[in-house]
Amino acid sequence: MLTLVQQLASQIRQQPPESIVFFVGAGISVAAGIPDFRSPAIGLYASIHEMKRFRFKSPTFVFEIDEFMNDPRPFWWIFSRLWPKTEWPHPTDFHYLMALLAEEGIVSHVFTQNVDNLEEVAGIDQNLISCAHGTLNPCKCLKCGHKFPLSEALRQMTVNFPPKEDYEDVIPPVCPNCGDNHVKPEVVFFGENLPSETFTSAHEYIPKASLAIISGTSLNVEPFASFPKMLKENSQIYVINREKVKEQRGGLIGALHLSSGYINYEDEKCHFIEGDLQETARQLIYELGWDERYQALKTRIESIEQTQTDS
Ligand code: CNA
Repeated sequence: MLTLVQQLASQIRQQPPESIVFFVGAGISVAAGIPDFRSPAIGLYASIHEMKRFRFKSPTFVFEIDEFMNDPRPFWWIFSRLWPKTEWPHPTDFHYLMALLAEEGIVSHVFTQNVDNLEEVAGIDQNLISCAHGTLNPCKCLKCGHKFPLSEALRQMTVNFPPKEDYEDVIPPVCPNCGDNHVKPEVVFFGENLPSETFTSAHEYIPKASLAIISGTSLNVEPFASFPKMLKENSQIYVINREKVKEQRGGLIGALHLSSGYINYEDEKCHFIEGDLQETARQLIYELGWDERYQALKTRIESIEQTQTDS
């Protein structure tokens, strides 16, 4: 009897070109040292709730555009906790798994909610990636429109490291062009639209995919959370996560309270690989017989990263 990981490896081996889509989120980058939103204790929402005066606010408020225009300090305060580093984080084994599959020519598209760009750093062609919520680099001044690299904002942010206890002590970066402090990375805040290319790619690739892998996401943020609904009827879905997401529940209570669930885990085409997604990625690489390719890719990417750090 095959394990679910062996079953997925077998499905992967049978895939025709450009037939796999990924839907991924913050969970795939936790091992890179970037906390996700909703994991208890380490998640950003837990950090926000530690601050007494934020306790009664929705934890998403730091990513709401109106709140940011009112006061950019809560965003940069949480950013200093999300990104407390001077160097860019490194891809995880899950990123490398996606890159190895992409090298095979069987990935049609990677839809990511992450803003860390680690998919591209891992070697995936940027044409295969949709960063649905934008990326941290570059930053943009909301007053004069000037764009500048995140490294400049990080340089200014060093006064806020190690992270301040109170958000009021944070000094937000200012625009190098006009000096205004309403500068933000080009990530999509609540209240802003997703990049139009993401929708174009969603319509182009999702309905054609025969295998979808959903991982490291709670699928709570719309419209991304509804993208897998565009899969065709008979595509296989593998959810690789700590908990099931978008579970379809029957009955009146389900219909009333959990109507957003659309994955029927009882269905033979939907599979749930529970547990640490990095561990699953390593098992998959092993089952596919790609241990050497993985090592070679990792060494190549690490040396590229080293050259960029040195220059
Ligand atoms: P989320 O709501 O925090 O969900 C993360 C999911 O991953 C949860 O279901 C976790 O249980 C699961 N998870 C975390 N670690 C593991 C693990 N090791 N093994 C298995 N499962 C794990 O994050 P979403 O991405 O769903 O939320 C959407 C937001 C988060 C997007 O707007 C992102 O931009 C935003 N975000 C991005 C980053 C980043 O770029 N790295 C970091 C933090 C937040």
